[in-house]
Amino acid sequence: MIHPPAKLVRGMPILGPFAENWENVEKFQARPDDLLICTYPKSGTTWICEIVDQILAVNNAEGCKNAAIFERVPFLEYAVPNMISGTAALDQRASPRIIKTHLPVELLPKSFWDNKVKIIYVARNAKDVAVSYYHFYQMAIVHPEPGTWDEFLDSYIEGKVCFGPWSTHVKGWWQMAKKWDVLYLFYEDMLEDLTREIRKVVKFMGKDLSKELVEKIASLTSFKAMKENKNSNYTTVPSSVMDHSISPFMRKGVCGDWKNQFSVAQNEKFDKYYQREMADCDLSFRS
Ligand code: PPS
Repeated sequence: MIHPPAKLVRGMPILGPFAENWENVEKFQARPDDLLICTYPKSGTTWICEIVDQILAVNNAEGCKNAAIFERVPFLEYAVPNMISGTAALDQRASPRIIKTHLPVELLPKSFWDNKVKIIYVARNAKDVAVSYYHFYQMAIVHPEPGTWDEFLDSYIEGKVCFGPWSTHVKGWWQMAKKWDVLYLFYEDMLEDLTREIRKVVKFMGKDLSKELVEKIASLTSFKAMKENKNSNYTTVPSSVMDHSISPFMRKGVCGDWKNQFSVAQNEKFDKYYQREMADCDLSFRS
């Protein structure tokens, strides 16, 4: 299935094959001891999943190196032909489960709210997300056709890429964090001081880990360590889903790569859009 078109689910563009499983996403049964990891795509999802799983694994004999990250932390809305869907994988999984989603606040299944599930949100600056997403659209070929970079950037600005507008996503979850049990983290803060951010996650999860263990987790979840680990770098995914010869999943892992991709005109256009979109919000990003 190469670059199937996106479909709309309650007004939000989503990968075509994912839309086919939407009924199961809507009726998904969350459990009170689930931990939900929520992000806009390309914002550090895999990184935070690995960190949370490492924290849980302290008391878990299975360890983290025995299975790929997408098996340890199933992706709720994932659905691709001939592969187990996220909802089916999660139904089979013992508690406590860690669940990944890219859904905006409005589309999160009701049972997460009913069961008062704790949520970790990670946000990343809009320009680096756009660049990372463009490369990902090309290699993860179950995404729609990305077009040229200029065309992709226009779609991103217009909120036509999968999972809709970046701004609605980060703002929606930011407002939710003011009234729900949401730990709101930033990718750039994780790059700046990973042990500090891991300590926030440990505390949020109600755990108590030694300084040495936190440092060990930081070392196991560095960009280099994760890029080299087949269980976190997505190289075990069939090439019919992700083609790493087009772009690796673990690509650069830095802040500011947008400067290598945006033209001056694109940057000016983007800044205007950004100011318009974010004027009503007290969120601030470093890019
Ligand atoms: S996805 O497909 O939406 O789940 O992708 P996601 O995991 O959110 O984002 C992938 C980007 O995160 C970078 N990444 C990291 N950066 C720094 N340190 C670590 N440990 C790390 N792990 C993943 C990854 O390289 C992608 O960013 P880009 O800019 O493309 O390199």
